[in-house]
Amino acid sequence: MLSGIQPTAGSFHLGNYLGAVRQWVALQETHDAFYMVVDLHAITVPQDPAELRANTRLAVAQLLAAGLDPERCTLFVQSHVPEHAQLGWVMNCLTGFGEASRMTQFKDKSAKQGADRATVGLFTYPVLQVADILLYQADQVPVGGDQRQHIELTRDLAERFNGRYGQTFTIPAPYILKETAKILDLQDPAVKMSKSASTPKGLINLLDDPKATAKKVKSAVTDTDTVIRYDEEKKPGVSNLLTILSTLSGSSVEDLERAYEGKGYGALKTDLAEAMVEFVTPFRARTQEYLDDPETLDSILAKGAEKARAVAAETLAQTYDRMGFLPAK
Ligand code: AQP
Repeated sequence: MLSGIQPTAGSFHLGNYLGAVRQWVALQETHDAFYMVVDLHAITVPQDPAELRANTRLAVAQLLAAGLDPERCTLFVQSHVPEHAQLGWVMNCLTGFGEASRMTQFKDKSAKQGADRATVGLFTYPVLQVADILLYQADQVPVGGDQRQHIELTRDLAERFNGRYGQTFTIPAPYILKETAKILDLQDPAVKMSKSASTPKGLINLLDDPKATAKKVKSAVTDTDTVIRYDEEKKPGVSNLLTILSTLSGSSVEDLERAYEGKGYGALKTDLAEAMVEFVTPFRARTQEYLDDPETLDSILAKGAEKARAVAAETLAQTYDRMGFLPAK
């Protein structure tokens, strides 16, 4: 298992947690799992150095607060393992320009930034992601639905390399839970919840003040109907609220539909607001505890990088050898 998350300014959002991190916590029990904070991906857009450093520690603190256990998984920072950039270059040389141009995430992100401001790094970041995954010979990659195309690219490039140079890389599969693949913006349920949301009211940041979070839930956009029923197409707003409550409470969507029969949207929102507050309050406290102890954080990351490098270096050496690079004596 391999997955990563960006060191976003401020906080992870609910989409990151339900779409990805929650699965990471469960999968560390059953898999040899490598999880990383992808600072190399973060610099595809401009970053202030002091803020990037702080956000990287903040991301690690949140992952630990969410339940990652360094005894059960390998937790590290991407730039601590130079093999990512090295294999990234190899993969760049295997990727067609047209193939990279078809990545919808790049199209969306570069359109938001303006074509002149988008960097070459942003263009090739899906290819670096390919290297991230292949270095650990990952079978599965737990991510949200927006990453599906990048996993397809990873499979294509792994097969291309294996076909050209002999069996080297495991072909990975996406691990995407249908229910939480796409958590929607609370104000615009036509789009996914994202840090670049058009209004902050649609985005739930896990480290926000719990009262503000409850308020956002209560002002979530629903529809003019009154029935609480799961229907992604006709009732995306209500369906999104049901998904979130179902995941946080452990009750199935069907059970929730039954429980809210004859009740209005207000009741659903009040209960979801309560469930959110119950979840984020201890999460915030635990994150702060880890942040207050940077030495422990750094020592977790040092051990994680050592474990990750051992695996990554072996894959890279094999890759270089297969391609005909002279061994360094
Ligand atoms: N809305 C979402 N629903 C389900 N999963 C989601 N993920 C992100 N948004 C949703 C998943 O979170 C993991 C980490 O993604 P990331 O490192 O790309 O985090 P981000 O930059 O904070 O994600 P955004 O908000 O989606 O960024 P922008 O606005 O830049 O596009 C991934 O597994 C992702 O699928």
